[in-house]
Amino acid sequence: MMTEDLRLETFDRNPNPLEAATALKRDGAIVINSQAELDTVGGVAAELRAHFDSEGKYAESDFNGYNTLRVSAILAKSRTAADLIGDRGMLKIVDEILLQFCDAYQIGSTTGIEIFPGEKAQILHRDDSIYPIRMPGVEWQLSIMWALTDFTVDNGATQVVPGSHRWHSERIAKPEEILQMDMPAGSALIYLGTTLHGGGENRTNVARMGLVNTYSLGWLRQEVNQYLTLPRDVVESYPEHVQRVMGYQVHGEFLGKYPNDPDGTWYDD
Ligand SMILES: O=C(O)CCC(=O)C(=O)O
Repeated sequence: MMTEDLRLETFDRNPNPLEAATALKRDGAIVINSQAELDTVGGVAAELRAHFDSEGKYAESDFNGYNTLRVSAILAKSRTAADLIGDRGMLKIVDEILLQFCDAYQIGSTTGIEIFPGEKAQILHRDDSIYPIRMPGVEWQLSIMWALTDFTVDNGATQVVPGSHRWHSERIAKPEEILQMDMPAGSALIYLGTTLHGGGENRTNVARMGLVNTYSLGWLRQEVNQYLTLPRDVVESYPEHVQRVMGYQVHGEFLGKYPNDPDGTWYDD
């Protein structure tokens, strides 16, 4: 449900990172239209298809729904997804939000979500609730939801509550405060870890497929353990900037040191 004045700022491909981050900090979420080529998102969807079909029900629950398929550890299953996870235009926006609070950030989780007809709206939640504390003014993480297929208000486009990143954690969103944004495939919704959001109800007869990647401060524990989830040879087959964002780098001088690495820095800057 939405009112006329409820909106998120929408940018074209590769926006000015500072302008995008300013809107993101102000509203808690933004949309970047057609950031990825249709071939890229179509490629990710095709590579994930068999995984959705074979393992997609593993996370069924009252929270995740029973008409929704999910796939995790995406970089072990879709090589093309590295183009989205490591999209340099998007990472420049992530830099603006997270590098105020850390020297380097990392993937928290990578999840394909396919919402089928009949799925109900998900309970609104904040992704940073996986961490036991919040510090006002500090963002632990943010999420980028890529539309692998068209997202519409009717087929389950993500629900977002603009401004809720500034709310007290107990405040409940009223229906008129909840927004859903249509996004053509290849577009992305970025929302802060403190922003209330959730999957939408699918009232159509087609499924909606998205890929949501979280990026968290480099001194926090990753939501999904990338070191154990991906074999080292698969990790090394990705470009260096993708390996780094998977968590394969030190944070500052002291965190994540690897004694077998000659200079202990994993990569020279
Ligand atoms: O699928 C969506 O649009 C959002 C899903 C979500 O927020 C979640 O599962 O935590």
